[in-house]
Amino acid sequence: MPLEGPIISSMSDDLPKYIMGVMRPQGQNPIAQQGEGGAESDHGLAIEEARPRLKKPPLYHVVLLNDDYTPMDFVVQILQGIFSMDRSAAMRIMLQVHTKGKGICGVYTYEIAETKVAQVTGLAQKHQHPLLCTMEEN
Ligand code: TYC
Repeated sequence: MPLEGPIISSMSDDLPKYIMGVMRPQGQNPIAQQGEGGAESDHGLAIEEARPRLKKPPLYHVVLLNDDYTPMDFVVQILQGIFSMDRSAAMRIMLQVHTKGKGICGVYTYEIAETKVAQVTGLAQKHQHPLLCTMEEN
């Protein structure tokens, strides 16, 4: 039987996509071909595992920028409160930002990264600190 033509023509609309397959010579379906004598004939239909349909989402770095005015302890509290760091991790990241100019606070999907940036920005404004936080595609 040639490898062509619609797969399951009339029934295909009712079937989940993952059992759609290609035509193969009768009896070569590794799933349906159980038992001898064709009692479970696959009618030439091969059932193949579907390729995974889900793609990993893009990830974003949430980045904190240095400035000369935001108090160190405020930044440490931000890192603990919004990025769930313990005090020593928060201190390490804060000092990295302070010395190198910027630092990554966390890596998230788009909407979570966006929310963290908004939370940091909101708290900085509320406390009148010039602290800047951005996100960068990874
Ligand atoms: N440079 C600031 C200071 O000396 C501290 C600071 C650290 C500010 C990290 C912002 O993202 C920052 N007070």
